[in-house]
Amino acid sequence: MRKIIHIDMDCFYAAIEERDNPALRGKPLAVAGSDRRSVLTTANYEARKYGCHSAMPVFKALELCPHLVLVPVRFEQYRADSSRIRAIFGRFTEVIEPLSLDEAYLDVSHVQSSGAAVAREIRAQVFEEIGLTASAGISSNKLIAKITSDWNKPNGQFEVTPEEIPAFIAALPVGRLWGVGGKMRIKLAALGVETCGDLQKLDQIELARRFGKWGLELWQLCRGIDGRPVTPDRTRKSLSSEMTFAENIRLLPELVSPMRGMIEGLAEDLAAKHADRVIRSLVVKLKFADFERTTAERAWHTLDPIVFEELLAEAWKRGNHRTVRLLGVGVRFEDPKENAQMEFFE
Ligand code: TTP
Ligand code: MG
Repeated sequence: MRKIIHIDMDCFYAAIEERDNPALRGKPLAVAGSDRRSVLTTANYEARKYGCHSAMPVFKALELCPHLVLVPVRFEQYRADSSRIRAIFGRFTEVIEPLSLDEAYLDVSHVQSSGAAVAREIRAQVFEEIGLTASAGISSNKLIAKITSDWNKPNGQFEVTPEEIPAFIAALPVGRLWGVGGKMRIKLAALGVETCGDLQKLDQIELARRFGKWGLELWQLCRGIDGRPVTPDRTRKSLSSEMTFAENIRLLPELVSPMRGMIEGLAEDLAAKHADRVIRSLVVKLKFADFERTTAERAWHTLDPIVFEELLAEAWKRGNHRTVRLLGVGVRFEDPKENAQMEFFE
C-alpha cells in the first residue's frame, strides 16, 4: 500500500511576511503587487474573515476590510523559504513532486513510520526551523491526499486510510474532484449528481458517452481510485489557456479583449503555481473555421500584452479571411536543468 502525503503551507506569502515583521502579526494582512490594478496574491486568516482572498482586486479587498495592511510581494524570499522547506522534505524521501512554491506531494511508502507520523514530523521540523505552519493530507493516493490537506487547515493534518476511502469519497461533493469545475458541476447537477456517491451510479459507458475519455477518468476518481505516481522530475515545458468561441470570430479586434482576460488568468496561474520558472517565449495559437491551426511565437521573458497582440496579428494574417473558432495564449518555460548547467560553467 502506498503512503502519499500532500503538504500545503498555510497562507504562505502572508505567513512569511508576518514571521519577518512581528508588527504585522494579528492584523488583517494581504500580499499584493504594486500595480494599480493588482490583485491579492494571498491574505492571512485575519483578513479572510472579512472575505478577502487570493486573486481579489486590491480595491475590492479594501472595501471589505478598510484597515487591511498591504505589503508588496518578495518572490526571492518566498523562493528561498520554499527551497529550505523542500530540503526538509528531502530528509524523509527523494520522491517529492512540487506543485508550486508552497505545495508538494511526497511518496513515503518506503519509510517505516506511518504516513501520519511522517507528516507530523515534517510539519514540526518546518515550524521549528523555518517558523511557518503547514497542513497535510495523508492517504494511499494523490487524489485523496490533496483533497484532505485543507481539511484541518491551518496547522493541521487529516488522514484517510484505504479502508476509509469508500465512505469518505461517497460523501464528497463532486466539485472537490480534480478537473470538475463550474461548468462540469452544472452538467452533473442536471443529472442529479451532487456527491461522488451519486456519480458512482453512472456506469462507464454512460460516462464515456457524455464526457468522452474524461468520463472514464471520472469513473475512477469518484471511487477514490487514482494510480498516478508521485513524479519528482515533472518539469512542465509550457503553460497555456485556450478559449473556444460560441460563434466564430470574424474580425481581429474582437479577439483582443478576450485575449487580455486570458493573459490576466495566465499571469495569476504563473504567480500561484509556477513562480519558480523562467519564461522563455510567448505563444499565440489560433484554430480557424476549417480546424486548421497555427501558432506564432516569440522569445520574450515577461507576459507583455503588446507582444501578445503582435503575435495575434501575425497568426491572424495566416488565416487569410477565415474566421476563428479557438484562441490560445501561453508561455514556454526555460528548462531549469539547462540553466543549472549554464550556471555551473560560468
Ligand atoms: P495557496 O496554497 O493557494 O494559498 P495560501 O498558501 O496563501 O493559503 P492556504 O492557507 O489556503 O494554503 O497558494 C500559495 C501561495 O501562492 C500564496 O501564498 C500566494 C500565491 N498565490 C498567488 O500569487 N496567486 C493566487 O491566485 C493564489 C491562489 C496563490
Ligand atoms: Mg498554501
